[in-house]
Amino acid sequence: MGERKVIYSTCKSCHGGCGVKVTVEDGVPIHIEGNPDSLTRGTMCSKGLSSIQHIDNPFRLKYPMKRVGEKGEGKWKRISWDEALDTIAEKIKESQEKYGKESVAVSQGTGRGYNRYIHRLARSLGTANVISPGYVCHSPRLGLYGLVTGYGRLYCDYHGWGGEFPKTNIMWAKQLEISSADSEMCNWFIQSLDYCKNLIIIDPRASAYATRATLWLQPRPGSDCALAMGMMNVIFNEELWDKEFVENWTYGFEELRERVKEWTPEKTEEVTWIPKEKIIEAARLWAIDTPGTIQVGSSLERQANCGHTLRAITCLMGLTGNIERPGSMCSWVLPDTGLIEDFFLELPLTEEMRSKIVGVDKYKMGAARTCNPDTMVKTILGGGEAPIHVWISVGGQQIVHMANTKEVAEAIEKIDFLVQVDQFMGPMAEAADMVLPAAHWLEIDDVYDMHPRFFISAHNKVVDPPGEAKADAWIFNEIGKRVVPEHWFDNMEEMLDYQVRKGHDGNMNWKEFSEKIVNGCWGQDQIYYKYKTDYWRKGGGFPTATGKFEFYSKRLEELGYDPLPVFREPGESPYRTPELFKEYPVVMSSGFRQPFYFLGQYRNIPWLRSFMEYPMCQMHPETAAKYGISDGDWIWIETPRGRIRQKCRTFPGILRGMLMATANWFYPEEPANNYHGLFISNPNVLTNNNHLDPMYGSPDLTCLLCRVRKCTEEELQENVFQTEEFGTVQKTVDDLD
Ligand SMILES: Nc1nc2c(c(=O)[nH]1)N[C@H]1C(S)=C(S)[C@@H](COP(=O)(O)OP(=O)(O)OC[C@H]3O[C@@H](n4cnc5c(=O)[nH]c(N)nc54)[C@H](O)[C@@H]3O)O[C@H]1N2
Ligand SMILES: Nc1nc2c(c(=O)[nH]1)N[C@H]1C(S)=C(S)[C@@H](COP(=O)(O)OP(=O)(O)OC[C@H]3O[C@@H](n4cnc5c(=O)[nH]c(N)nc54)[C@H](O)[C@@H]3O)O[C@H]1N2
Ligand code: SF4
Ligand SMILES: [Mo]
Repeated sequence: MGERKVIYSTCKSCHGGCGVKVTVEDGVPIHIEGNPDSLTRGTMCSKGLSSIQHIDNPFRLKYPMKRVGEKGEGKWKRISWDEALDTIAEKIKESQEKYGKESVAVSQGTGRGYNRYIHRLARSLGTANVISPGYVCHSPRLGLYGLVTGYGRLYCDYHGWGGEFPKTNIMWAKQLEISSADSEMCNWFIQSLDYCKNLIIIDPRASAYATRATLWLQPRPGSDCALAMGMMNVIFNEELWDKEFVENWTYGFEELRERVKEWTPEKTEEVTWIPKEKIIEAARLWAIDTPGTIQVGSSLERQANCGHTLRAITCLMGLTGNIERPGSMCSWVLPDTGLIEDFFLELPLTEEMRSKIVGVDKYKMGAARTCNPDTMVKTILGGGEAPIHVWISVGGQQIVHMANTKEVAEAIEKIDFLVQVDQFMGPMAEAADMVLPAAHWLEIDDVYDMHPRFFISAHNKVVDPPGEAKADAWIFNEIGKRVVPEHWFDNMEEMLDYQVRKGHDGNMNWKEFSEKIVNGCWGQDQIYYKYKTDYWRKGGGFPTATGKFEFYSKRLEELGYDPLPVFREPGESPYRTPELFKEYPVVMSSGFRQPFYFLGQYRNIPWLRSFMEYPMCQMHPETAAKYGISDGDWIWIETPRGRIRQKCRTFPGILRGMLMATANWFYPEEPANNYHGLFISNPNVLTNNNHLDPMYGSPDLTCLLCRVRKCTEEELQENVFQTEEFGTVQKTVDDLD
């Protein structure tokens, strides 16, 4: 046996942040397991546990490369880091001079722990055109919570730190047990179930906990705002609101009461397809059995009424006093390092920058800090002046994840200079002009601060990255240094020291932080009921204009929006577009996470791919039978934008009349010249980018109409897949020299 040591670190194979112990033998990681002494208490999932297959993967990108053929042709040439970084700096400067600073965009995919670097790079370059999926994921929640309470970050207090656990847990369009998303960790939720009286699942499809729940409500996709209005109607009618909280700490109670009057249980049933008895019962349990939490999922944010849906749900929390009380919705006291996010906030977002954000005139909440990606696509395709000329894309595949893939691909192909920083070749990389190889979390030193919450922790480097792959943070710093050195650092260690410097009363450095692993709250120093103290305001109150929890929002009114929540049908629905419904009679959603994949990732990890080789959609057996479809059939799913195929699983636990498709699907093994099978099974080929949320600019990814039919024998013989066997065609970068 060689020399063994154990290195402690933090997993970010999803948003989770599980503490890990990695055993290294003669410099090679041989075993990963959860760290029982961390905040996640030794738990891990299949994605994190398969990380060794990830770092050793033969398809990893190893060298910077530039495109030598046509876009999407898959012809690349290895270049040096100096050539790559100097070219990028040159292109940025050229574009800034020719088209203005706003013509440079920096983008990311879902949170991968470097939001702060993305925004810092953009701001230091004088642009606020940051492209991010935030507008369909987490930002509407933070924005609306922020609007109503004055601070953006309300989380479920599953911890028992304040002496109480939630009595009622609502899981609303979320499978926390799978996703551990957006600053919430499933192991805390699961523990809290030991103390929970009512578990309410609001999901058209049975998630893992639906059959164990006290109540399971199955709304028609896209109708959740109506459900929240209906629940509030019951709470008003039965006088179940929290009298003390409402009287002393809220604003706009009467206006809200008036607004929800029309949402009788009968009308709510008609719109949501949920039996009214269940709506009434859910409202009663939520209002009577307090404290309680509502865990909101991003399926509600991938909808064109997301702003008001989130607003209505926030009102439900306030109406029942489930704010800042132990076991309810809380904001966290931060670790003594402060928000590591300050790393970008210290650079101002100037009025000049803000005024040039793509979509800022229209989507006043979503495009206040970041670009509206769908407006960018439409503007580029509109034939006028392109708003973006240089695009630095890090760890995200807009070409896969945005609505209307055909249009998105067409627009992305028109970008003058696109750089993709990634670990593998995927569709976005194939559309790029330059590809830079990124290191995995086992290969970096960095602060883990996925979303500001009660702890931050350390990624401690376990092994060197393959070839010349580099940490994302290093890449950001090197690009920044070449264009705006005044905002960047001589080296990585200096940058990390700077980020943690506020810890230990201003004496912390990276080395200490990395040894400490976790910096944060373990419960003892949380503060509850902050609004009753001077925490936000002298004499108590919320940090809003009125000092109250605002059911009625003057700020929204000033921006030209309805100050109270209002339900709007999805862009395409049985009631909004009845003619279309005749032709496309199945309600469709395309958001449900798979435990062994992370969006488009890990289909090239053999162990994880073995759990689900092809994309699976679900339909109720009766709905499937109506269209001649049986369990296991390949089916066509079609909308006015196009058609895709997925394998159908019939499932009695899903609402009749609907289909749920697996999202973010491409086939890494498929060749470059069809963007790795981008158009074969990706539901965004079907989604609509014309109808967007008025506040956030979010498209209807999880509520639309489709039609379905079984693929015929002849169609199945057609060779849609150019690769017979997984993993045989995609070139390793080693072949490219
Ligand atoms: N294992 C794994 N974890 C992940 C991810 C992953 O891909 N895999 N992705 C990460 C990302 S980026 C995100 S945003 C989070 C998302 O995490 P979650 O918010 O938990 O996301 P989903 O599983 O997509 O959706 C949750 C549930 O919403 C239901 N749903 C769909 N449409 C509707 C609707 O209109 N109304 C209601 N009430 N329910 C609906 C689905 O059936 C599903 O069970 O997970 C993160 N974590
Ligand atoms: N129809 C439909 N569309 C959706 C959704 C849906 O539910 N339905 N979900 C939406 C949501 S919530 C989100 S967040 C988006 C997500 O969309 P994306 O975040 O774009 O998801 P991925 O397709 O996984 O692309 C991530 C890329 O980052 C690379 N990567 C992973 N880790 C690293 C790293 O550490 N460094 C670098 N440089 N690269 C890395 C991966 O190899 C991959 O190519 O999709 C959205 N689109
Ligand atoms: S839940 Fe997320 S952070 Fe935890 S082991 Fe799985 S992938 Fe890693
Ligand atoms: Mo997301």
